[in-house]
Amino acid sequence: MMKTAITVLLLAAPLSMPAMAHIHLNPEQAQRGETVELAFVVGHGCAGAPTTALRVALPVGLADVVPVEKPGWQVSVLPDEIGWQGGPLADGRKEGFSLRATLTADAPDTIAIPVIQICGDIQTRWIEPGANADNPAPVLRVLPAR
Ligand SMILES: [Cu+2]
Repeated sequence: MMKTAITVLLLAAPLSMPAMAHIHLNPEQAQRGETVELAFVVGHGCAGAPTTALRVALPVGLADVVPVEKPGWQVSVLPDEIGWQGGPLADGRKEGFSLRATLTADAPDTIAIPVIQICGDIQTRWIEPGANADNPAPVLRVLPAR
């Protein structure tokens, strides 16, 4: 009885550890007033399912946002969101989805950028604050203007 319980705990442990890939921002920092191309790098699908869409919310601090065309994906531009639909991008394949943006003069020191990763019928919402969250939002560090 006790042995079974321990076995279950051991099997469950890896699942509760934070996943290593997540959504990575490249670059991770930029200066106020600078125009940068930001790539949202997707390293895995949603629980093994291939990625079919990505939606990036546009927070305060980013202006003049323009998506970078991505072959095989249809881009949609809304006032507060940029989305890509298509692919699919297989689980385990690593690709970036990019946009160009200018950091405003009054951009905060850190800008969390919520991302929703859609994999057919399921999705992963990368919207949580803090790097150690299960599904952290990618964060852009803002440096002073030179
Ligand atoms: Cu991950």
